[in-house]
Amino acid sequence: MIFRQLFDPQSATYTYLLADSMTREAVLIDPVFEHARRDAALVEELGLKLLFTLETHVHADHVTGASLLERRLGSRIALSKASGAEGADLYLADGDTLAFGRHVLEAWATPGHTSGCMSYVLADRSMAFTGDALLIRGCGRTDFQQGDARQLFRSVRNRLFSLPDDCLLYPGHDYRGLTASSVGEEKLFNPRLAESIGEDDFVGYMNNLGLAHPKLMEVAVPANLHCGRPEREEEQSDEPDWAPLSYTIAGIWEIQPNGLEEHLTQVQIVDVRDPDEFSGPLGHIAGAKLMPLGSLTSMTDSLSKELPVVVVCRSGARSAQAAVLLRNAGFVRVANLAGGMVRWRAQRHAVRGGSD
Ligand SMILES: N[C@@H](CCC(=O)N[C@@H](CS)C(=O)NCC(=O)O)C(=O)O
Ligand SMILES: [Fe+2]
Repeated sequence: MIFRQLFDPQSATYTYLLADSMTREAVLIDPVFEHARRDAALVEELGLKLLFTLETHVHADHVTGASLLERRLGSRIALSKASGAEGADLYLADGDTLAFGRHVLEAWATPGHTSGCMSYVLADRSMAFTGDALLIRGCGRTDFQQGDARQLFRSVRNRLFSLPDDCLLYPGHDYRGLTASSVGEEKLFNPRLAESIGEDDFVGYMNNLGLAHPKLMEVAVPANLHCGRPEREEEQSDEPDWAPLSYTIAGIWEIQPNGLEEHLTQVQIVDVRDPDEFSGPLGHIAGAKLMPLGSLTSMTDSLSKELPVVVVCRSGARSAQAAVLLRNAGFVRVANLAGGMVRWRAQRHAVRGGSD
């Protein structure tokens, strides 16, 4: 079997690629939105056919890459029926199986972190992908998304711990850099769920974690309830090809300084800083039109809709907002200069005015 463990440092999420080395059929467990490009590239470079993306649950800390990968690679989206998510191709219930080539994954309902959590267990019991039900020497929190500490205790102790001791465990996250564990290890050393610990002790532990909510929760949960589909139609459309752009979770296309340098003659540059910044020490990009953010919407008449627009500010933050305003004003091909003038200069691109 082909097996790769991928990581998102932002949310400490693991994504797992499993494939049959002969038939090249693959599944990807818990892809992350921002890494859809990376994951698609890996699938393609390894010559795999991605059959399914699988979710262990509706994540609260990152948006799934399922929808982006569906668009890029034609993969289908699977997750538990109990997740409550809309728009999947396959809804799994406890005991369902999913084959990729000669291998089979079993879906095991392991609720408690969320009510819809599913673990995926290789039919030969050599590996289990536990999502946030069972983490290495820990477990997922139970204080939101219908979390239930008693249910989680039973999912782990009655179900996951029924697997052979040498079954390798691959969690949904690890915040300290550990990558895998085994059932035998967790039975002995998990500080919350080891076999020596009782249900009431566990519940007491979980009720006193005192964790802040995940920073992205308000964005991630609604997006994941739609399998990570961008809300706006144009954000779903194929990637723009007028320059090398990357798409951010905030829904904005970005261009790096090198990409802009190569396309300077084919775009309109709109600098949304204040006039004194435009003529200040950072200087500006030759040909840039000064349209301060506060007056941008009243100045768009002088822009052509035929040419793409690249918006620029000092650091890339105000211009991200400018990109949203321009898009709302009907400009379809808009990109934000990532890192703004600061990065442009740091990477030694030419400026008009400014000081060294
Ligand atoms: N600081 C993190 C919090 C991450 C978090 O709460 N993760 C959940 C999984 S979605 C969890 O159960 N964490 C368990 C823990 O941190 O012990 C963020 O903002 O994303
Ligand atoms: Fe989670």
